[in-house]
Amino acid sequence: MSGPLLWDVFCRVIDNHGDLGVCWRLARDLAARGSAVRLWVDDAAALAWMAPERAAGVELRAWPDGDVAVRPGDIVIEAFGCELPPAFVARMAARQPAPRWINLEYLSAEDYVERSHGLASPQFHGPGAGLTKHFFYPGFTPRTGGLLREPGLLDAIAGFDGPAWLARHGWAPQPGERVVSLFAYANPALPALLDALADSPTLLLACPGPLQAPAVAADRPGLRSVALPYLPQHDYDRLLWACDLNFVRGEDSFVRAQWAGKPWVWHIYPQQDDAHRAKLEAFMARAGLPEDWRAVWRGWNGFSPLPATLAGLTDAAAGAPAWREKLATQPDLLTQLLSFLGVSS
Ligand code: TRH
Repeated sequence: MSGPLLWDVFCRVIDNHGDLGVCWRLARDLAARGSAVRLWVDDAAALAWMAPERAAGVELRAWPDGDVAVRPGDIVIEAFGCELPPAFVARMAARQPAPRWINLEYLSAEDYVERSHGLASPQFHGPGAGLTKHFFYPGFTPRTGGLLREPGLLDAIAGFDGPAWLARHGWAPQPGERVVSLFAYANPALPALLDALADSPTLLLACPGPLQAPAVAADRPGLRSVALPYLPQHDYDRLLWACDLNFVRGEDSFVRAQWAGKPWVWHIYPQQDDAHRAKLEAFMARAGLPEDWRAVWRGWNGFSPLPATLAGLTDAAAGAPAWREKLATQPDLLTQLLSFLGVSS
């Protein structure tokens, strides 16, 4: 393949915002590197706030109900096993040369990721017979696909003026207040967290979600809470850079908190049979988090009582920049994907 590539990225919104959040970030990064992208989404409503200005080079398309008369692009991304429309797959099989077909998987620090990354799945039946799909796993180690990190990200963070940004948005802390962002699922540990936060003067910036209303309604001396609107993804990233401590969830905000290099607490996406517990432990072990940091994560995720104070966390999480440096030694996900495919954007 030569010249600018055309990518078809398929995304189904299962629940929450991570599926679209990751796909939008990927599409934006591809376009910024010179590719053309068609982003096919079954429910693009969240882009109204996530990406109000959209991005040059990214064409938004509705998930096709039936056949659509398009020639598939050079590379087709099936995000999170979303099951491509059969008619589109038939068009892929008919295209010469056949497009490359990548299933972009969910992020995990568990060992199976290294074993599964890059595996091929030849299609013997159905509309895609003759094609081969490859599984591409993001991850934290050299034998995985790495993490999304657009060029220049770390320099942008290093040059960012957090206090000025907060002040511009009307969210400046009062002298002596620490600033904490909160993005989480419903969580019975919220009252305990608010007690712990109130230990030292805190401005809590509560993102939309089930905890926003109770966090803002809570009345504790030492704690000032503000309800934030949904921010464009670009600004949400900056919120994480500006805060002293970030509560994040799911997949994409979890990764962005790591790039922010600030102490962070992960509310993992709850799965049946507590499967998320092993996933949480795997990440904490992989990142070598100190025990005081793990205690808060386990408490916030309901696996043990939340520590009464966050003082231990603040010290333990001072290692956040070092973890970021370690991650930054890996090529980013898109660079790895391009090299896996043997193409340049
Ligand atoms: O919304 P999430 O809980 O998404 C989850 C996870 O991805 C989970 O793994 C997946 O199984 C499930 O969805 C279906 O959390 P996440 O992954 O952080 O995605 C949120 C996205 O929303 C992210 O791209 C950041 C973005 N965002 C904004 O752009 N503005 C905002 O104000 C906020 C709060 C978030």
